[in-house]
Amino acid sequence: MNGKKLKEAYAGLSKYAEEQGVLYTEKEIKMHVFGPKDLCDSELYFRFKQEDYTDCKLLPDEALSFQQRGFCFLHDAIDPSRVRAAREYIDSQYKSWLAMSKRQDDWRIHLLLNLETLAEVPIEHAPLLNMVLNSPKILGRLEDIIGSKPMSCFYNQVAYRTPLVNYSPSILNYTPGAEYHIDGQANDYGTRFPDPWTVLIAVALVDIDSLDMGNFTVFPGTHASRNWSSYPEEKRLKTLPSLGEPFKVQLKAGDCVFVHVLLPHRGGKNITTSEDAIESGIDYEGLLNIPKGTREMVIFRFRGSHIDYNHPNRSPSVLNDPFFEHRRVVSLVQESNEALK
Ligand SMILES: O=C(O)CCC(=O)C(=O)O
Ligand SMILES: [Fe+2]
Repeated sequence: MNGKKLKEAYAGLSKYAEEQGVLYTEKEIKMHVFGPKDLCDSELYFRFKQEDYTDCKLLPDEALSFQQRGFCFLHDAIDPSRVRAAREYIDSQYKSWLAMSKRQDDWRIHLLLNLETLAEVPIEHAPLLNMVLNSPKILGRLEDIIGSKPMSCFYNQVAYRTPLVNYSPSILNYTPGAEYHIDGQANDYGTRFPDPWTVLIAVALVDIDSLDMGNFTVFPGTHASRNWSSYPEEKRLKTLPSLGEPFKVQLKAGDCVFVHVLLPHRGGKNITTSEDAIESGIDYEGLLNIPKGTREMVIFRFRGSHIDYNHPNRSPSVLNDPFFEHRRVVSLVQESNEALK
């Protein structure tokens, strides 16, 4: 895409977001990257949309973890060939994205992507969405966590983190408890909070099983341990409270973590080296552009079909009750407690 075309594409995105009634900042628009369009390979997803899907439910311990800690893990969620196809796709786009985007390795994709029309409408970055749409384990749990079939993605993200080089030790020493965010916007553009989606899924494309690879980092339980209504103001004024010890998420390639919309989190610092990455067995064969040692993740943000995200009551409802959109998770926990009695 040349400069003029790119400018037009960004303007198109801004207009589309505005039409949908969504505050989307200029910085977010600039983080967006474009790619070739293709139909999703999503036969499984079309069946899932039509049927009662009972094969892959959210398990009781997963429901409990999501309720109490604000996240739950799913191991071996995605077929290795799908993970490989996603990495190859990203590798093939890598250089053009570097040229296109303001951020080196954090690229937004799929702004307000409608999942209802996937059968007919080719989309950008299809190999990335194909990972989750072809995972029965993810689809089943997604439905239980959202409480309805997923209807759209608010935005997705290729969340790569290239290893830091020549860093000074002081940048690694950031206060454990006070540096975090909850997804959304609180800035000069305005407030978008809580963000208009119901569950985030972060997928690992490579093993991220050490603690220094830029791990996705969360503060367990803090989605519900305080009322976050004043978060935007506290963020603007830089008066956010310390949340104590964070938890660095460790995943194997093809694993994922489901995360509550109000869970405070941050990215970690990737100080692994290309030697560490090769030694740990990450396969780079045939991948020409992705720097070795990069933390390779894709993050999805799903919306449910039964929720009106533009309704004025949506934000206060979620802020007053973090489980307002997770009734099914709450009942699954209750059912398993009853069964144990
Ligand atoms: O990449 C990560 O680990 C976190 C990214 C994140 O929190 C975000 O982009 O909102
Ligand atoms: Fe975030």
